[in-house]
Amino acid sequence: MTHFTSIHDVANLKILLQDAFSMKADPFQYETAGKHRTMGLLFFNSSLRTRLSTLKAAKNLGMNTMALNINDDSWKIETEFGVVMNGDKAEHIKEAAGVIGRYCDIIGIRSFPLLKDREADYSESVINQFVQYAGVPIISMESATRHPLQSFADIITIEQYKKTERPKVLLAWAPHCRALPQSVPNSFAEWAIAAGYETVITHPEGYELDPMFTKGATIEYDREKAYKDADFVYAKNWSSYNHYGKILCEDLAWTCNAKNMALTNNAKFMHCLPVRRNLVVSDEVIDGPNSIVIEEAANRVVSAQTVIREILKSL
Ligand code: SN0
Repeated sequence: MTHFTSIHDVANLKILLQDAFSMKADPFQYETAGKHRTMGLLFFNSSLRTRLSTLKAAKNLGMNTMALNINDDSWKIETEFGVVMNGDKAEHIKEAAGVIGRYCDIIGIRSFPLLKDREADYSESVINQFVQYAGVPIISMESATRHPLQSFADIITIEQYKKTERPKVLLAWAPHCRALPQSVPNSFAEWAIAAGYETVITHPEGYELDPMFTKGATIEYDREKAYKDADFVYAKNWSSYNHYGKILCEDLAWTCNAKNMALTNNAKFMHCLPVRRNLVVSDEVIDGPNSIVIEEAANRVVSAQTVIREILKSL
C-alpha cells in the first residue's frame, strides 16, 4: 500500500481485517517497524479521535510523530493555483506539501469539504495536491468525500460483534443542526458493500448520496421498513448531495430513538462520533446496552495502526 485515501487502496480487505485482529490482539508486535520514521498529521479541521488514535498508532509502531493545526498553529494555506496571494493566506499548498514531505515519511491529512461547490469538493484537490507534491505516502484522515480510517474501524467493529456471516447493516440518516459532509456515509457505504454485508441506506427524499459510493446497497425511503430486522444501525447525519450542502429535513422522527430501534433485530448502535445527543441519537439508545460507539472509537487505533504498518512495509 502506498497511499490510503479510500477502499480502492486496499488490495484485499479480508487479509487487512486479519491483520487488524492480529494488531488488536498484540499491539506491540511491530514496535520497531517505524523506527527512525516520522508520521506528520495535518489538520485543516477539528479532531479528537482521529488525532489521538493516529498518533497512538504511529507511536505503537515506533515512529516519531508531529501534528499541526493548519490555520491555527501555522500559516493559512492557499489551495488554488494562479491566484494573487494578497489576502490572509501566506503559504501555497504546493510549497507546504513539498516541505512537509521532506520532514515526514508518511503524512495524514484532514480536510473537510466546504459544502459550497460540489464539483470543487468532489475533485478532492487538497488531498490530491498532497499526493502530487509531498512525494511521500498520504493517509486520509477524512477528506472532502471519504473517511476511510473511520470506515475501516467500523468494519472491524462489525466483524467483532456480528452473529451471522452477512448481517443487515443499516446506514440511517438522522437530523442535525449544521450542514455536515457526506464523507462518513459515502465511505461507510463503500466499505460495508465491499465487506459483503446486506447494506441498506435510509434517508428522507433529497438526501441521496453519490451513486458511485452506494452501488450494491439498497436505498429504502420507508424508514420503518429499513430499520426492520437490522443487525447494526449506523446513524449519521449528512447534508444533501443533490441540493449540495443544504439541510432539507429537521424531522425528529428520523432520530435514532428507542421506537426506531425496537423494529430491529436487537441491533447494535454505531456512530463515528462526535454525536449530538437527542438530535442524531436519543440518550436511551446511546446509553443503552446495544451501543458500541466506545469500542468503535477504540478500534480507530487498530485501523490506523494496521494501515500505517502496511504503508511502512512499502517504504
Ligand atoms: C464530521 C463529519 O464529517 O460529520 C466529522 C465526523 C468524524 N462531524 C462534524 O463535523 C460534527 C460537527 C458538529 O457540529 O456536530
